[in-house]
Amino acid sequence: MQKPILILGACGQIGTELTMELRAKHGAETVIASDIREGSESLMDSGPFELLDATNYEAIEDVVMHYEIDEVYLMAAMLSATAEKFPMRAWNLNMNSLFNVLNLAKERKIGKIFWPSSIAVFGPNTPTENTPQNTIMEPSTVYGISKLSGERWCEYYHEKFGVDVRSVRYPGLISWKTMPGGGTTDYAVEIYHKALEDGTYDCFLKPNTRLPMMYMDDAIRATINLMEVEPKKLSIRSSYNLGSMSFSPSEMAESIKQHLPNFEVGYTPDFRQQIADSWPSSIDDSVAKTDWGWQPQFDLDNTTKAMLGNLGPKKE
Ligand code: AKB
Repeated sequence: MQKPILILGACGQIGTELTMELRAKHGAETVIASDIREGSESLMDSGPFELLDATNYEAIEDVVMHYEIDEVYLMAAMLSATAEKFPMRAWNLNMNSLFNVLNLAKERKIGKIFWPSSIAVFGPNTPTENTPQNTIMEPSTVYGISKLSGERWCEYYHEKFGVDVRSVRYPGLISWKTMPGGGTTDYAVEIYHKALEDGTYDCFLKPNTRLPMMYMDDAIRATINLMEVEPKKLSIRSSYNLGSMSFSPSEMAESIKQHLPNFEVGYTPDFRQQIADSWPSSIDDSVAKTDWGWQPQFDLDNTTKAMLGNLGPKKE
């Protein structure tokens, strides 16, 4: 029997779909959604919800005790583009929320943690193609610095205090249910909305900027699979590289044009170009494949079909 789960940051892009999937799997009452604000109607109506600030230790502890929570998924974070504008707010949110859950686990008030890291842990000196699990990591963004620090703390809490914390380095995530907010890879979601609404899109990255990306169904499957694996199979307690597909804005535009031939894309790179240029183009996720059997299912064409099919006009 699954013990109660708490999702912090349940109303965001990943949190919304993760909550719905875990509720479908374990029953609505087992999965407590929480966020600093209310989310979509379908999320709010589908099971228990608590208004909760992930930086407030006592408030999280109260909810953990009340529901006898065993697993926490910490999905609250400030992403790369917004974090460049508010460095201290990003550092405080991204680090304090992590310490809160790590300390709850250290005190044995919760049993298991999922915490997302990102391809942003890599930097301009990292090999960009097929970036290995262990390599040069010198992130040049506020967000990347917070994620790399977080990874080191996760491994430290595991080694020193036996905390069962698990993590993946998400690439850019593409989904249709909830918009992303404040990331450098957000163009890969906006482009589908604009293609359908206006037939044109002005991209904030250059046409040939290749980045690792993933369809949300794969990301949710990876997250839940990792949390279900026997602890002894996990050789990485910082964060696993997680790969699926890599493409550039112009390749994505071509994939959309297969379905919407009149779609037009312009390019006006802004400050996010520099962030994207510091990240890998593709990821070597062989350690995740060996340790816990990770296998992606969606490529760019499947993703485009799924996005346009779900966002587009519904056929009778
Ligand atoms: C971002 O663009 O900041 C995120 C990420 C890659 O972690 N989507």
